[in-house]
Amino acid sequence: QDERYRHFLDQHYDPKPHGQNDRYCNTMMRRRGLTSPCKDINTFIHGTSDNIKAVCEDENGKPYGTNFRISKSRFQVTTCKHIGGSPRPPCRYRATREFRYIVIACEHGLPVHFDESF
Ligand code: T3P
Repeated sequence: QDERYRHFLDQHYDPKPHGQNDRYCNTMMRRRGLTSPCKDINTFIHGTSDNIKAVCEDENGKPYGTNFRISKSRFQVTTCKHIGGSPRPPCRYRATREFRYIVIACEHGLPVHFDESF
């Protein structure tokens, strides 16, 4: 179960980003192992992991749909979108910086899946 949380952090957590531009996405997507094949879309959440974890509790989250929780506060995020047709590396990404509510799934009180953001 902690394994899934670790995987979530690997894919979606970067406390102190540098850049939040296309180069940031190209580097981060590769570094976090999301480029074989090129993952279509991936969001990195900035800030503290405690604030993200709190979305799984009433402290910073509330139920959303049947399985998800939506944050009560907004997070600084960077969403990386794959550009171009081929899913084979080298992967090229377009970065979008946003300040948004996040929708995640939790398991045993820990984030395990990023769904979307508003
Ligand atoms: P994962 O479940 O591995 O975290 O929705 C399919 C995948 O795309 C899912 O991957 C989450 C990811 N995703 C983002 O990271 N950001 C987004 O804004 C959206 C829509 C999807």
